[in-house]
Amino acid sequence: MSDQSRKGAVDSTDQPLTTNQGVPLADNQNSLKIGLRGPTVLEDFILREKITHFDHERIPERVVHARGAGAHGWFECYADLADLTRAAPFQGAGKVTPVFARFSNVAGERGSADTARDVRGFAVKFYTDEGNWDLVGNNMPVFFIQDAMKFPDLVHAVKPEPHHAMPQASSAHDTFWDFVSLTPESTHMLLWQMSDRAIPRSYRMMQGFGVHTFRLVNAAGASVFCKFHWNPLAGTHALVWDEASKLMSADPDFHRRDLWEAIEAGAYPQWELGVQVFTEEQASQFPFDVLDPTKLIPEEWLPVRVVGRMTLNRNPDNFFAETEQVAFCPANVVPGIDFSNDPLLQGRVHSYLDTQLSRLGGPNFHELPINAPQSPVHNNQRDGMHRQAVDRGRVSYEPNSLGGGCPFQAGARGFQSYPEHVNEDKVRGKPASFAEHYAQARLFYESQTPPEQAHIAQAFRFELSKVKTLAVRARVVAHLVRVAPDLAATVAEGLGMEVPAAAPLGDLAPPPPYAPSPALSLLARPGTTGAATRRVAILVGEGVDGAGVRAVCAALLRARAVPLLVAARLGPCAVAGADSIEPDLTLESAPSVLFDAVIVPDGAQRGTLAGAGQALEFLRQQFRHCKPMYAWGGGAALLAAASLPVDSGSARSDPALLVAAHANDDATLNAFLVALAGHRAYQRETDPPRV
Ligand code: HDE
Repeated sequence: MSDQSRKGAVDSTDQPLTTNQGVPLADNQNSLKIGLRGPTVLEDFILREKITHFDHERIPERVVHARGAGAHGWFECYADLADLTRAAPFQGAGKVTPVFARFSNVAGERGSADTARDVRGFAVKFYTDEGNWDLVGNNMPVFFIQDAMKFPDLVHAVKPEPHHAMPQASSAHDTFWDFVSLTPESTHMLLWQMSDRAIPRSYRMMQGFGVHTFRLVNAAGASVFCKFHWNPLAGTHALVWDEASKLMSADPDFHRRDLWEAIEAGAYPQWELGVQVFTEEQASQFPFDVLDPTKLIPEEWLPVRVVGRMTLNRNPDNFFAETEQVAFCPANVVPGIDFSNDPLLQGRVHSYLDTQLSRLGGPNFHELPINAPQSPVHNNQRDGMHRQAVDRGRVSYEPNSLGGGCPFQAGARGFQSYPEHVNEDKVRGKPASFAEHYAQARLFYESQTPPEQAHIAQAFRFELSKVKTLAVRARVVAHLVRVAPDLAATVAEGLGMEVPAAAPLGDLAPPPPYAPSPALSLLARPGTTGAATRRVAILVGEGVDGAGVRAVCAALLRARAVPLLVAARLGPCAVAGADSIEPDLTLESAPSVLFDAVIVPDGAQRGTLAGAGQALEFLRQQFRHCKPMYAWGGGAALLAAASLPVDSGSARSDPALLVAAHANDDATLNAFLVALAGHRAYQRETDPPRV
């Protein structure tokens, strides 16, 4: 497989410094002056070249999805799909296609924090044998609006308010909720955005969706509709909101670092690609329009067929050259993939190339190594800013005879738009089939487990309590009355307001009830990688059971988890039953939110840890954030000192709060590993929290 990003790679090992003109430099430290204390001369081309380049180092950030992280990898097809599509990545079991994926936040600026409550972008560029195919999706399968015409309004509403540029990376402000409260079609997406999907534990632990209905087209020209799904093998797991907000200061790069470290450690993130394939006839049977991007097709109605797997196995060599300059575009399709008439998708087909022309400074950004296809490019497009290709000959038009007719049209081998029959009037408007907005919002809510439902209510309460305009709050809750009266009542109660009348339906009949779809719960997808890559803090200090710590670390490593020794101070620590141990991190620099679980060894109840407020705070936060906790011997006393219910009946009914008499209690340690794989003990939650 060719190596996309290493095209154009520069290695300066053993090389002298030069200017951009290749002139070797004798002194890169001092400017040229008239006397050592005199003025700098205009002639100093070395200084001017260096400063001028620096002055132009920044490019505009993406107007949305500015903050993100990417990685290289490959896609492997499980089975030949030639009956459905002629798209190159699906031609034969075992077919491998290189990919570059970028995950992103939507609202925040390039330097904002990773764990803001937000939709996440999930964009994959397939470098196929027949050109680049970009599947530019999100981690939620629906969207806020039904027509591209409304996108600038949506984005203006959610971005920082223009008069004072606040708040950063947050939808919790008046303009966003004003817009969505006046846009009932947003209601379904709002339920997703207020759910735990908006605060993923890791990019590696979130689903991706193409959102729109697409077309697959086979070699005979027959077409079916298709929805794309990415399912992470690590399962779908989320943060809790209090943790997510604390993480914004503890590590603003939390998701970026997580992706980077997993790949560096060889724990390559993987997702399976699935398709929901359906005919126009089937589409006409659904009680919603498949061209409406605020609707999903429940998996219980139409199963997701798994067709391949993506593995991300290599971090970029250079963030700017690759992750920043990569340009995804829904218009980048290959023979075998085509668009549907979803009016949101139709607008996207225009927007991406257009915005990239200004973001990347001209029409030749497809030549950048990260964007260049791996299949050959031959056409008569010429010139423009920063052109790299040196096109030879005098022919740059078609048809021609002087160039032997080349490059020639590929005919049946080339991309051909699916010849859908359309016989309609040209009109501005929206079909009646797009008019119903609450049934799927209710479906989503009713398909969540009780803790997930509670988190949705808390998120609405949090966001709306930041909205100052009471009428806006009331309009949002009026939509929630249509979705689920109990949700509306809980939110209204938190906001100290009466439950308003349900939002008006106009001439529409009340929405049809749907049976819940358990597949819509995050908890339905625990994944297959168990405790692997989970970060476990082991609190250590003078006199802890060192032999026990070693044994527990070994068990965690066998489960491919990541044990980290956290102490009050760095430097060797004298321990019982072993030589001294070397802590990895301190309580000061590595607070609780950076870990998935905590272990408290025997001996931790004495000495520095017992007197450290940070240690007690660490344990309380681990408890509050529902994380697995394991103590042995006297370590349990430190949990008790943190006022955790370690001796009470509730501890015994909490499968993630585990206490053993000694370190070699394998059954309790195994129960801890099971809890670690299970991620969170939400049954511990109360509203308001106990600690
Ligand atoms: Fe985007 N979107 N979008 N979007 N989008 C961009 O393109 C746009 C939408 C998505 O990692 C922009 O190069 C319009 C849905 C991702 O580089 C821009 C509409 C979905 C990324 C743009 C939508 C997405 C973008 C900004 C409504 C999920 C980041 C920078 C008609 C299916 C890709 C850029 C990356 C980026 C336009 C709605 C996903 C402005 C007009 C729906 C993952 O062109």
